[in-house]
Amino acid sequence: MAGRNLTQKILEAHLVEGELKPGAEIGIRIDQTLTQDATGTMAYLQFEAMGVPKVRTKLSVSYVDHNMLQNSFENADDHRFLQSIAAKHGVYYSRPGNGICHQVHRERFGVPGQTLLGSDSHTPTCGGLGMIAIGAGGLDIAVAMAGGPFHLPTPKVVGVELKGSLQPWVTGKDVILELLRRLTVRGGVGKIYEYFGEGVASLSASDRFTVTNMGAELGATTSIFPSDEATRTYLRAQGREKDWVPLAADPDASYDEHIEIDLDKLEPLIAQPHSPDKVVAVRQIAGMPVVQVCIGSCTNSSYHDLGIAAMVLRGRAVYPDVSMTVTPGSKQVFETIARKGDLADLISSGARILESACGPCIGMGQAPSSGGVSVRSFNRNFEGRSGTQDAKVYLASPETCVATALTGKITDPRDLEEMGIQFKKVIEPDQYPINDDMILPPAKEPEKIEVLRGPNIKPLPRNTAPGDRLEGKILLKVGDNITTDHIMPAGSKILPLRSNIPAISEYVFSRVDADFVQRAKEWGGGFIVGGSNYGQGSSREHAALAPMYLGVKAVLVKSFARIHRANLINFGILPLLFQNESDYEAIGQGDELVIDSLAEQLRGGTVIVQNKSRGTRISAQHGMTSREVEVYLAGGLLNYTVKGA
Ligand code: MIC
Ligand code: SF4
Repeated sequence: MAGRNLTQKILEAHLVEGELKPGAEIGIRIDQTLTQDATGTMAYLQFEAMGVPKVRTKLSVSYVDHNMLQNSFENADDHRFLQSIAAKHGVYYSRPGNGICHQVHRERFGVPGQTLLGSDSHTPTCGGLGMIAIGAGGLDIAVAMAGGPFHLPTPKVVGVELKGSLQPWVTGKDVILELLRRLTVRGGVGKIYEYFGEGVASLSASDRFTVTNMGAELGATTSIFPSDEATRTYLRAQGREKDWVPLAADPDASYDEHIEIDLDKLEPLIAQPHSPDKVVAVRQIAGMPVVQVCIGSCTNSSYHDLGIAAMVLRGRAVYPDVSMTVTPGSKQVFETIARKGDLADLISSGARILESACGPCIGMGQAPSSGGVSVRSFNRNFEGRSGTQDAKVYLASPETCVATALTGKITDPRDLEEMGIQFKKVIEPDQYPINDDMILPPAKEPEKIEVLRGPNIKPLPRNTAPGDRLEGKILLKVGDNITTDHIMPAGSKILPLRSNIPAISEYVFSRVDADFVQRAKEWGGGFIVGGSNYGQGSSREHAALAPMYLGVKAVLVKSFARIHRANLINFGILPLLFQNESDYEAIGQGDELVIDSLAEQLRGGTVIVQNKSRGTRISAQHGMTSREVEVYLAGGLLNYTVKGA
């Protein structure tokens, strides 16, 4: 038998439906799930609707890390709801303050060789431990918690061969920025990136987590590293060496595609506004004045990342024109920098220390000044996501960020040496402080638990079966790379409405077209037309659920991002692809569309969309598997699952 790569080994061990043939649909067993608060409330309402008393996974964890500003009762009510519903149904609950889900999960729960499904697009972070970790919509997580398989098209496996070793001041962030530079935000759709080669050993566990985390920005299904001695050292420092197993591809394994990165030649890189793939060398734009620097987010808030910031800032001050924020990714990281003294150095430098949460990454505070340049160690820099519409957000390593905070202008961290700051490797502790008091186990007597629902938690809206004819007007026509932040913005004002679909739906496409919602109401719903990679970015199913609530029936585009396409089907919105991309030009907002004999056309393959306004016919593909067609025709996954149960 030919050698297998690591992805094949783990997928085969979890296969419950289908065959591993690129493109063909498979169902895999899910060992662990995670949710976060902004997607979790819906996921647990959906789980509740399935009528399963206790989760059937090996482990399910509910985190609170996004909706942390408590300007009013909504977020605190959601936290209380999540705590009670977790206790009732066999789910561990990570309390607010314990940290960002992806940071805490890898610290305390991730196990090499297992599968993890999370209602957050950066769930692949745990791929750094040798897991198959995939982001999905909340409803898919609910099904997995109920013991159902997760369905996905068998991904192509791309082998990323790392040669040489990382040089001083160059990090895992630069590895993933290099891939984004080469492959773009749509390069990874339908693919898993598996890292191998001699260079892997030079990447610490923290570097690996940064790479797998931001693989999400490639549009990839996930990314994975082997489980080797560095993994073992990390798990030992977490008091979990018993969870370690060595895992790697067979020496004669093959890959569907092959990419090489020479780490010896890699230099500090930076992504420019407003997309994570607009990558250039830091040197190319060095000298640009900045107003803000933020170190944190699930990509770069580990002990290593804050340790390097403290090392550079020790005895120095943040540049006068710069506001610098530092976010420890977890309570464990926070405690580590406090005990080691790094926190004192950061405080003394003038850095603003934030609580362990997503914070500025999701526009929960720290919006930059008008037109300001902000350099962040984060993973997304979509327009307006920071909370300031005309801010210019750049993405770089913590090394580049701290060098920039010190000088007030974009700075290659290697230039710190000329300022008398010598490179010193941050040594990770042999033993991290371990205290899981902020993780509450499920209740021993679940029947005694009352689920606490605040007034902002509204019942789950359900779709109905579509009928045999779809008709309506085109509500909006947009271009390429539309993100879920365009469709359903986040930020401190809108995020607290995640449990209230009628209220949050008032903001659909609000940053793109202020009249969209009004039009959708007046026209009784309709269609959306888009370009390539529609729905990239987050896993938020609200980007499907809220449009569904407004009566959106179908979305016709050149191509979809993976998670958003699945979310559309899950909520009974028809995903359609132009058969001839040129048809995109000959169609416009306000055109009246009709699709007749829906079920018959869907079971056949090609769908004819009549444009009544122009008297034309457009051929579209739906690209759905026969299972997905039935899910859609049932009015979504919840109807399909409950009916089938
Ligand atoms: C994001 O980074 O965009 C989020 C906020 O974490 C989302 C989830 C959400 O919208 O709740 C994600 O990445 O999936
Ligand atoms: Fe939170 Fe930002 Fe990570 Fe999303 S990308 S999980 S908002 S830190």
